[in-house]
Amino acid sequence: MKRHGGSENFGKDWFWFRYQHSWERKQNAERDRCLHEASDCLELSCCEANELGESGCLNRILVTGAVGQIGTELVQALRKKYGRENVLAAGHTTRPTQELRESGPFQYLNVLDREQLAKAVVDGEIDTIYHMASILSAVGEMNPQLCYEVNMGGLYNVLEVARKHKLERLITASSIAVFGPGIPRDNVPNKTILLPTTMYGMTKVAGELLCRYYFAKFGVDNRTVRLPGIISSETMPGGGTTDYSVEMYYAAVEGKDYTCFVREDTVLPMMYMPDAIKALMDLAEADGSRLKRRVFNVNSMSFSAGELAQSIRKIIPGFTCDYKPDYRQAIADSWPRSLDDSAARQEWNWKPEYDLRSMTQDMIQRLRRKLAK
Ligand code: AKB
Repeated sequence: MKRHGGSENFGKDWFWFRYQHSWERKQNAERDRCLHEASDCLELSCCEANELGESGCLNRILVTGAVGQIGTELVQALRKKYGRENVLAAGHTTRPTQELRESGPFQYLNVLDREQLAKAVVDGEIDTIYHMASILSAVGEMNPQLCYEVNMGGLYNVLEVARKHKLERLITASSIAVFGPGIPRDNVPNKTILLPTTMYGMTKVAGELLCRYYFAKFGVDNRTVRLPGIISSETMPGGGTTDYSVEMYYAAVEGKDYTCFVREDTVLPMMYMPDAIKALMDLAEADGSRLKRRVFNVNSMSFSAGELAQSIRKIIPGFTCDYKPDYRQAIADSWPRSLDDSAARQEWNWKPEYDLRSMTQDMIQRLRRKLAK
């Protein structure tokens, strides 16, 4: 499906008629329902039995933050599925690797520049955005102003572009950082009090609400996963509280000791990258008529920093780790230990594949190959 014109003129008018018609229908249906449920237009029930319905075509994809930890691997997975030329990778400050550049189109793009973003969407005939550009929690606490600007400004621009250009779908990454202290930390439900204490967490809560508003008000079909700490071997995470988990593997494979910046007994929810990619892509393609909400907890595994070191030692027995908590300890202590992700399991069949043992085996194998090069 060509979205913004394209070379073939045949059927163009018919296409636009049909497209406009279905768009108006979507908006009217949503508006009617909101009027009907005027007392609580933004509540989740507003999206229940979502007759906005069937998944459209996700054919031309833009990934923001494509040079980041998740973006790098997401782009490759999307290219494998939808074709190299159909996935435009966009990064801002970090140089893309040769592999990323050679695997398909790449563009330098600042998500804070809405015109540039809109142009990329129109020129690339984009129908779907995976918005991964974000400042993470630890850097966010060092520079809260930058965190606010990038996370709120970037998301607002993406939502506006999605609205104006009537995109088929928008996928965004939220975080366990939306939760704050004062709630039970185990098996935290999808819907609960969200009172984070970090700027990063606040931008993610506000972002979730903004996304919900754009869905209810304008019919922008956006879907969000609350990701835990992500562990991966390809690209280092940049400035998160959960980064110690990745750093620990690198140190162990390089034969170094590691000083962990959270206490040994700190337990956080984590996920291996292949499961995170699966979550994002599965939610993008999920049947809209089954979704009762826009934002989903996804849970995979939880372990303490000490248990992670222990699992590494089963393969690299000489690995040593000591613990010197810094300002990131308070952030970690404000987050859940595990999440209730039953909504994701019921509404789009979410099911992770990796546990700590299988992740450690795979990580060490991959890092050994990578670092030997
Ligand atoms: C971070 O540590 O900031 C991220 C996150 C959990 O969102 N990895």
